[in-house]
Amino acid sequence: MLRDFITSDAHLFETIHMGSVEVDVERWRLQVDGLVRRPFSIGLEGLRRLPTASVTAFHECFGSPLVPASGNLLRVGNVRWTGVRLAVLLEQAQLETGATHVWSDGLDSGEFGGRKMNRYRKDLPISKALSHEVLVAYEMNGAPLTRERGGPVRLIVPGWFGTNMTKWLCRLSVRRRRASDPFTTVWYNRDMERGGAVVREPVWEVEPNSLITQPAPGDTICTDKVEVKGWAWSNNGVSGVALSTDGAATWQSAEVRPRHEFEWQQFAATLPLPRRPSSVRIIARARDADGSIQPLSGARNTAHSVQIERRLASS
Ligand SMILES: Nc1nc2c(c(=O)[nH]1)N[C@H]1C(S)=C(S)[C@@H](COP(=O)(O)O)O[C@H]1N2
Ligand SMILES: [Mo]
Repeated sequence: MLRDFITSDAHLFETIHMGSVEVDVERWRLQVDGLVRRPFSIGLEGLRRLPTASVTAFHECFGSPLVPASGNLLRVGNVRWTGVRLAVLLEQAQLETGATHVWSDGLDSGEFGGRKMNRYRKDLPISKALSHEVLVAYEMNGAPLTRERGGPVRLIVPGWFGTNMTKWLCRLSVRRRRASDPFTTVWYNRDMERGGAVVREPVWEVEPNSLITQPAPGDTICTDKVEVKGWAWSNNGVSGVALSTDGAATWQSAEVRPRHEFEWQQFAATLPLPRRPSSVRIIARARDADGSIQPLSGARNTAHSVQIERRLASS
Protein backbone atom coordinates (compact mmCIF):
# COMPACT_ATOMS: atom_id res chain seq x y z
CA MET A 1 0.00 0.00 0.00
CA LEU A 2 2.95 2.38 0.48
CA ARG A 3 4.76 1.84 -2.82
CA ASP A 4 3.76 5.22 -4.29
CA PHE A 5 5.85 8.32 -3.60
CA ILE A 6 2.71 10.19 -2.52
CA THR A 7 0.46 8.28 -0.13
CA SER A 8 -3.23 8.60 -1.01
CA ASP A 9 -5.72 9.53 1.67
CA ALA A 10 -7.10 5.97 1.53
CA HIS A 11 -3.67 4.45 2.28
CA LEU A 12 -2.62 6.94 4.95
CA PHE A 13 -2.92 6.02 8.65
CA GLU A 14 -5.23 8.07 10.85
CA THR A 15 -4.76 8.94 14.53
CA ILE A 16 -7.51 10.61 16.55
CA HIS A 17 -7.34 10.53 20.36
CA MET A 18 -10.70 11.84 21.52
CA GLY A 19 -13.00 11.83 18.48
CA SER A 20 -13.20 13.87 15.28
CA VAL A 21 -14.95 17.24 15.03
CA GLU A 22 -17.56 18.43 12.53
CA VAL A 23 -16.55 22.07 12.02
CA ASP A 24 -19.01 24.64 10.64
CA VAL A 25 -16.73 26.30 8.06
CA GLU A 26 -18.99 29.38 7.78
CA ARG A 27 -18.51 30.16 11.45
CA TRP A 28 -14.96 28.82 11.92
CA ARG A 29 -12.23 31.37 12.79
CA LEU A 30 -8.59 30.90 13.71
CA GLN A 31 -7.59 33.09 16.64
CA VAL A 32 -3.98 34.36 16.88
CA ASP A 33 -3.19 35.89 20.28
CA GLY A 34 -0.92 35.91 23.35
CA LEU A 35 2.40 37.74 23.33
CA VAL A 36 1.66 39.71 20.14
CA ARG A 37 1.06 43.39 19.45
CA ARG A 38 -1.81 42.75 17.04
CA PRO A 39 -4.00 39.78 17.98
CA PHE A 40 -6.47 38.86 15.23
CA SER A 41 -8.78 36.16 13.98
CA ILE A 42 -9.09 34.93 10.41
CA GLY A 43 -11.60 32.75 8.53
CA LEU A 44 -10.95 30.19 5.80
CA GLU A 45 -11.51 32.69 2.95
CA GLY A 46 -9.05 35.08 4.58
CA LEU A 47 -6.43 32.34 4.88
CA ARG A 48 -6.93 31.40 1.23
CA ARG A 49 -6.22 35.01 0.19
CA LEU A 50 -2.78 34.95 1.88
CA PRO A 51 0.31 33.75 -0.06
CA THR A 52 0.11 29.99 -0.65
CA ALA A 53 2.86 27.61 0.41
CA SER A 54 3.23 23.85 -0.10
CA VAL A 55 5.53 21.21 1.32
CA THR A 56 5.96 17.50 0.61
CA ALA A 57 6.78 15.72 3.86
CA PHE A 58 6.81 12.27 5.38
CA HIS A 59 4.10 11.92 8.01
CA GLU A 60 4.73 9.58 10.93
CA CYS A 61 2.78 8.74 14.07
CA PHE A 62 4.85 8.28 17.22
CA GLY A 63 2.51 5.48 18.37
CA SER A 64 0.53 5.25 21.56
CA PRO A 65 1.69 7.70 24.25
CA LEU A 66 0.31 5.26 26.88
CA VAL A 67 2.12 2.07 25.84
CA PRO A 68 5.80 2.32 24.82
CA ALA A 69 6.47 0.71 21.44
CA SER A 70 8.72 -2.35 21.45
CA GLY A 71 8.84 -2.59 17.66
CA ASN A 72 8.31 -0.60 14.50
CA LEU A 73 4.66 0.33 13.92
CA LEU A 74 5.30 1.83 10.47
CA ARG A 75 2.39 4.24 10.82
CA VAL A 76 3.80 6.42 8.09
CA GLY A 77 3.20 8.00 4.69
CA ASN A 78 4.36 10.86 2.50
CA VAL A 79 1.98 13.66 1.55
CA ARG A 80 1.82 17.15 0.06
CA TRP A 81 0.35 19.84 2.28
CA THR A 82 -0.80 23.29 1.13
CA GLY A 83 -1.74 26.35 3.15
CA VAL A 84 -0.13 29.45 4.66
CA ARG A 85 3.23 29.64 6.42
CA LEU A 86 2.78 29.93 10.19
CA ALA A 87 5.54 32.58 10.04
CA VAL A 88 3.28 34.78 7.86
CA LEU A 89 0.53 34.73 10.50
CA LEU A 90 3.02 35.39 13.33
CA GLU A 91 4.51 38.28 11.38
CA GLN A 92 1.05 39.76 10.91
CA ALA A 93 0.43 39.43 14.67
CA GLN A 94 3.84 41.01 15.49
CA LEU A 95 5.62 39.01 18.18
CA GLU A 96 6.47 40.71 21.46
CA THR A 97 9.97 40.22 22.85
CA GLY A 98 10.26 37.24 25.20
CA ALA A 99 8.05 34.95 23.11
CA THR A 100 9.45 31.39 23.26
CA HIS A 101 6.59 29.04 22.31
CA VAL A 102 3.51 28.85 20.12
CA TRP A 103 0.63 26.84 21.58
CA SER A 104 -1.87 25.31 19.16
CA ASP A 105 -5.40 24.27 20.10
CA GLY A 106 -7.69 21.84 18.32
CA LEU A 107 -11.48 21.86 18.76
CA ASP A 108 -11.71 18.22 19.86
CA SER A 109 -12.68 17.38 23.41
CA GLY A 110 -13.33 14.21 25.38
CA GLU A 111 -11.54 11.56 27.34
CA PHE A 112 -8.16 9.96 26.77
CA GLY A 113 -5.88 7.98 29.11
CA GLY A 114 -8.27 8.54 32.01
CA ARG A 115 -8.22 12.35 31.64
CA LYS A 116 -11.02 14.64 30.47
CA MET A 117 -10.01 17.51 28.18
CA ASN A 118 -11.90 20.26 26.41
CA ARG A 119 -9.15 20.92 23.82
CA TYR A 120 -6.25 19.13 22.17
CA ARG A 121 -3.28 21.38 22.91
CA LYS A 122 0.31 21.12 21.66
CA ASP A 123 3.24 23.56 21.64
CA LEU A 124 6.24 24.40 19.45
CA PRO A 125 9.39 26.34 20.28
CA ILE A 126 9.35 29.69 18.44
CA SER A 127 12.39 28.75 16.28
CA LYS A 128 10.50 25.82 14.69
CA ALA A 129 7.25 27.83 14.51
CA LEU A 130 9.06 30.47 12.41
CA SER A 131 10.70 27.89 10.08
CA HIS A 132 9.51 28.23 6.49
CA GLU A 133 8.27 24.60 6.28
CA VAL A 134 5.70 24.92 9.09
CA LEU A 135 2.22 25.46 7.64
CA VAL A 136 -1.31 26.24 8.68
CA ALA A 137 -2.71 23.88 6.03
CA TYR A 138 -6.10 23.60 4.35
CA GLU A 139 -5.23 20.99 1.68
CA MET A 140 -3.67 17.53 1.55
CA ASN A 141 -2.57 16.08 -1.81
CA GLY A 142 -4.39 18.91 -3.61
CA ALA A 143 -7.81 18.38 -1.98
CA PRO A 144 -9.44 20.27 0.92
CA LEU A 145 -8.74 18.61 4.29
CA THR A 146 -11.48 16.15 5.16
CA ARG A 147 -13.06 16.01 8.58
CA GLU A 148 -10.83 13.06 9.64
CA ARG A 149 -7.67 14.88 8.48
CA GLY A 150 -8.55 17.84 10.72
CA GLY A 151 -10.40 20.08 8.26
CA PRO A 152 -10.91 22.84 7.57
CA VAL A 153 -7.43 23.73 8.89
CA ARG A 154 -4.61 21.96 10.75
CA LEU A 155 -1.03 22.63 11.73
CA ILE A 156 1.77 20.93 9.75
CA VAL A 157 5.21 20.54 11.32
CA PRO A 158 7.41 18.75 8.74
CA GLY A 159 10.18 16.56 10.18
CA TRP A 160 8.41 16.26 13.55
CA PHE A 161 6.05 13.54 14.74
CA GLY A 162 2.38 13.66 13.74
CA THR A 163 1.26 14.42 17.29
CA ASN A 164 2.50 18.01 16.86
CA MET A 165 0.24 18.65 13.86
CA THR A 166 -2.92 19.87 15.60
CA LYS A 167 -6.11 19.10 13.68
CA TRP A 168 -9.32 21.22 13.76
CA LEU A 169 -7.03 24.13 14.59
CA CYS A 170 -8.85 27.02 16.27
CA ARG A 171 -6.22 28.98 18.18
CA LEU A 172 -2.52 29.85 18.03
CA SER A 173 -1.25 31.52 21.15
CA VAL A 174 2.25 32.97 21.58
CA ARG A 175 3.72 32.36 25.05
CA ARG A 176 6.89 32.53 27.13
CA ARG A 177 6.75 28.92 28.40
CA ARG A 178 5.68 25.41 27.39
CA ALA A 179 2.02 24.48 27.68
CA SER A 180 1.31 22.40 30.79
CA ASP A 181 -1.45 20.30 29.27
CA PRO A 182 -1.77 16.47 29.14
CA PHE A 183 -0.69 16.15 25.49
CA THR A 184 2.44 18.26 26.11
CA THR A 185 3.53 17.26 29.64
CA VAL A 186 1.80 14.03 30.73
CA TRP A 187 2.17 12.28 27.35
CA TYR A 188 4.51 12.59 24.39
CA ASN A 189 7.79 12.98 26.28
CA ARG A 190 10.59 10.43 26.20
CA ASP A 191 14.06 9.77 27.57
CA MET A 192 16.76 10.26 24.96
CA GLU A 193 20.52 9.78 25.15
CA ARG A 194 22.28 13.06 24.49
CA GLY A 195 26.07 13.13 24.73
CA GLY A 196 26.21 10.34 27.32
CA ALA A 197 23.39 11.71 29.48
CA VAL A 198 19.71 10.72 29.52
CA VAL A 199 17.46 13.71 28.86
CA ARG A 200 13.65 13.84 28.98
CA GLU A 201 12.50 15.46 25.74
CA PRO A 202 9.22 16.22 24.00
CA VAL A 203 8.37 13.91 21.10
CA TRP A 204 9.48 16.34 18.39
CA GLU A 205 12.12 15.38 15.80
CA VAL A 206 11.64 12.10 13.93
CA GLU A 207 14.66 9.75 14.15
CA PRO A 208 15.90 7.71 11.15
CA ASN A 209 13.48 5.05 9.99
CA SER A 210 12.86 3.04 6.83
CA LEU A 211 10.48 0.64 5.15
CA ILE A 212 11.04 -2.09 2.55
CA THR A 213 8.25 -1.95 -0.05
CA GLN A 214 9.72 -4.47 -2.51
CA PRO A 215 9.86 -7.47 -2.41
CA ALA A 216 6.71 -8.18 -0.44
CA PRO A 217 6.78 -10.58 2.52
CA GLY A 218 6.54 -14.19 1.31
CA ASP A 219 7.49 -13.40 -2.31
CA THR A 220 9.12 -16.27 -4.18
CA ILE A 221 12.30 -15.38 -6.08
CA CYS A 222 13.60 -17.85 -8.69
CA THR A 223 16.74 -15.95 -9.73
CA ASP A 224 20.03 -15.44 -7.89
CA LYS A 225 19.36 -11.70 -7.40
CA VAL A 226 16.61 -9.66 -5.84
CA GLU A 227 15.74 -6.03 -6.43
CA VAL A 228 15.03 -4.28 -3.13
CA LYS A 229 13.26 -0.92 -2.87
CA GLY A 230 11.80 1.18 -0.12
CA TRP A 231 11.56 4.52 1.65
CA ALA A 232 13.76 6.09 4.31
CA TRP A 233 13.15 9.26 6.32
CA SER A 234 14.38 11.32 9.26
CA ASN A 235 13.96 14.88 10.49
CA ASN A 236 17.38 15.90 9.21
CA GLY A 237 17.45 13.64 6.15
CA VAL A 238 18.81 10.16 5.45
CA SER A 239 22.44 9.89 4.35
CA GLY A 240 22.56 6.12 3.76
CA VAL A 241 20.62 2.86 3.83
CA ALA A 242 22.36 -0.49 4.42
CA LEU A 243 20.82 -3.88 3.56
CA SER A 244 21.62 -7.33 4.91
CA THR A 245 20.56 -10.85 3.85
CA ASP A 246 22.66 -12.74 6.43
CA GLY A 247 21.10 -11.70 9.72
CA ALA A 248 23.02 -8.41 10.09
CA ALA A 249 26.47 -10.05 9.71
CA THR A 250 27.34 -8.09 6.55
CA TRP A 251 25.77 -5.03 4.95
CA GLN A 252 25.51 -3.63 1.44
CA SER A 253 24.83 0.06 0.70
CA ALA A 254 21.73 0.98 -1.27
CA GLU A 255 21.41 3.96 -3.60
CA VAL A 256 19.50 6.69 -1.76
CA ARG A 257 17.76 9.55 -3.52
CA PRO A 258 18.76 13.00 -2.22
CA ARG A 259 16.08 14.69 -0.18
CA HIS A 260 13.95 17.61 -1.33
CA GLU A 261 11.89 19.48 1.25
CA PHE A 262 10.90 16.92 3.92
CA GLU A 263 9.87 14.09 1.62
CA TRP A 264 10.81 10.48 2.22
CA GLN A 265 13.74 9.20 0.17
CA GLN A 266 13.69 6.15 -2.05
CA PHE A 267 16.42 3.55 -1.63
CA ALA A 268 17.19 0.75 -4.10
CA ALA A 269 19.72 -2.06 -4.44
CA THR A 270 20.15 -5.39 -6.18
CA LEU A 271 21.22 -8.08 -3.70
CA PRO A 272 22.70 -11.49 -4.48
CA LEU A 273 20.76 -14.51 -3.19
CA PRO A 274 22.04 -17.97 -2.20
CA ARG A 275 22.25 -20.56 -4.99
CA ARG A 276 20.28 -23.09 -2.96
CA PRO A 277 16.58 -22.89 -2.01
CA SER A 278 16.16 -21.16 1.36
CA SER A 279 14.29 -18.54 3.32
CA VAL A 280 16.04 -15.17 3.24
CA ARG A 281 15.36 -12.26 5.55
CA ILE A 282 16.21 -8.84 4.09
CA ILE A 283 16.93 -6.16 6.70
CA ALA A 284 17.11 -2.42 5.94
CA ARG A 285 18.77 0.13 8.18
CA ALA A 286 18.85 3.89 7.64
CA ARG A 287 21.47 6.35 8.88
CA ASP A 288 20.62 10.03 9.21
CA ALA A 289 22.68 13.15 8.54
CA ASP A 290 24.08 13.10 12.11
CA GLY A 291 25.22 9.46 11.81
CA SER A 292 22.41 8.10 13.99
CA ILE A 293 21.48 4.53 12.88
CA GLN A 294 18.28 2.47 13.32
CA PRO A 295 18.58 -0.14 16.10
CA LEU A 296 18.08 -3.84 15.25
CA SER A 297 15.57 -4.49 18.04
CA GLY A 298 13.46 -3.11 20.85
CA ALA A 299 12.84 0.41 19.56
CA ARG A 300 10.00 2.26 17.85
CA ASN A 301 12.31 2.63 14.83
CA THR A 302 13.63 -0.96 14.82
CA ALA A 303 15.01 -1.90 11.39
CA HIS A 304 12.30 -3.32 9.12
CA SER A 305 12.76 -6.74 7.56
CA VAL A 306 11.00 -8.82 4.94
CA GLN A 307 11.26 -12.58 4.54
CA ILE A 308 11.27 -14.09 1.05
CA GLU A 309 11.65 -17.60 -0.38
CA ARG A 310 14.53 -18.41 -2.71
CA ARG A 311 13.42 -21.22 -5.02
CA LEU A 312 14.98 -22.84 -8.08
CA ALA A 313 13.25 -22.14 -11.35
CA SER A 314 11.31 -25.22 -12.42
CA SER A 315 12.83 -26.61 -15.63
N1 LIG B 1 -6.76 17.98 17.38
C1 LIG B 1 -6.05 16.85 17.25
N2 LIG B 1 -4.96 16.86 16.46
C2 LIG B 1 -4.23 15.74 16.29
C3 LIG B 1 -4.57 14.53 16.94
C4 LIG B 1 -5.73 14.53 17.76
O1 LIG B 1 -6.12 13.51 18.37
N3 LIG B 1 -6.44 15.71 17.89
N4 LIG B 1 -3.77 13.40 16.75
C5 LIG B 1 -2.37 13.68 16.41
C6 LIG B 1 -1.57 12.50 16.09
S1 LIG B 1 -0.99 11.58 17.38
C7 LIG B 1 -1.15 12.24 14.80
S2 LIG B 1 -0.08 10.96 14.47
C8 LIG B 1 -1.66 13.03 13.67
C9 LIG B 1 -2.30 12.08 12.67
O2 LIG B 1 -2.75 12.75 11.54
P1 LIG B 1 -3.59 11.96 10.46
O3 LIG B 1 -4.70 11.22 11.18
O4 LIG B 1 -4.08 12.95 9.48
O5 LIG B 1 -2.65 10.95 9.82
O6 LIG B 1 -2.58 14.02 14.05
C10 LIG B 1 -2.26 14.68 15.27
N5 LIG B 1 -3.15 15.80 15.46
MO1 LIG C 1 0.39 9.93 16.49
